[in-house]
Amino acid sequence: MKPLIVYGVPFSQPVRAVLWLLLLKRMPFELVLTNPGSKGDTGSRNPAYLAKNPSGTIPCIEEPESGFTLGEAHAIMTYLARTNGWTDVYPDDERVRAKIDAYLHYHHRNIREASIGLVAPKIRKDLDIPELIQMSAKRNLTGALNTLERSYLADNKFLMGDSVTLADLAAYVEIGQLQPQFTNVFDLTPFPNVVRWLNDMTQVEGHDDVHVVLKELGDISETAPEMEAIKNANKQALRALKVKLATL
Ligand SMILES: N[C@@H](CCC(=O)N[C@@H](CS)C(=O)NCC(=O)O)C(=O)O
Repeated sequence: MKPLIVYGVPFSQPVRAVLWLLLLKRMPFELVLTNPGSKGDTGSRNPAYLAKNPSGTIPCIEEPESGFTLGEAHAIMTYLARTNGWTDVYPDDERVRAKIDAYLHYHHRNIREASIGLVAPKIRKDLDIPELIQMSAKRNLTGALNTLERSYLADNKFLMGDSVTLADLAAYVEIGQLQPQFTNVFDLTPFPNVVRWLNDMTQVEGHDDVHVVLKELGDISETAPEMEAIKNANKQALRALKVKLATL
């Protein structure tokens, strides 16, 4: 059976969430490098790609046998969990599932703002994100981190309780990237429960494999990296993923 195809680059946060889930569940996949925002042959705004994912964003998956395609990281993750019976990360208790879904919806205009306000302005200079949008994103992120700190993680080891779910993977790829060992662009020390949770998440199978790209890129707090450095980090990460996939 041919492996599932994932379109994207390891630097993309939502792509990392999907790849992490696949590694955690030891499901083989092929990562087809797809450049976000590009109209070129391997770009996410190319007509051939838009036919697979009309929103023109990465990630997108394709099932090689049926040709079924699906975009949106959270839709992909819940689809894979449902169809493969991964009830450890997406329990089949409808109420627990609904709580996970609620976090996944909440995530988009809140925790996801980490990328819009702090990382994209350094990495995607072509987007020329206005200062006002960056400020508003940082404000939303701070509010959301407070919500995690005082509510989700106040009494729980992970967002939904004692074990890792899809919500944790989705949240970590955004918040985790900010840590000193990665981009180092935001001080997380005012959120001790979040910091404790981040440390626990580093122990989850697949963490190191999907974060090679950030290790490669290193601290970007002072100097924004050149496009060449980002491309190289993605390539290194792809190589590391191939080595990992050979062990599955
Ligand atoms: N809501 C989407 C967001 C995906 C997204 O924003 N992907 C970015 C890369 S991190 C992208 O493809 N940007 C290219 C573009 O918008 O043209 C998801 O969770 O999958």
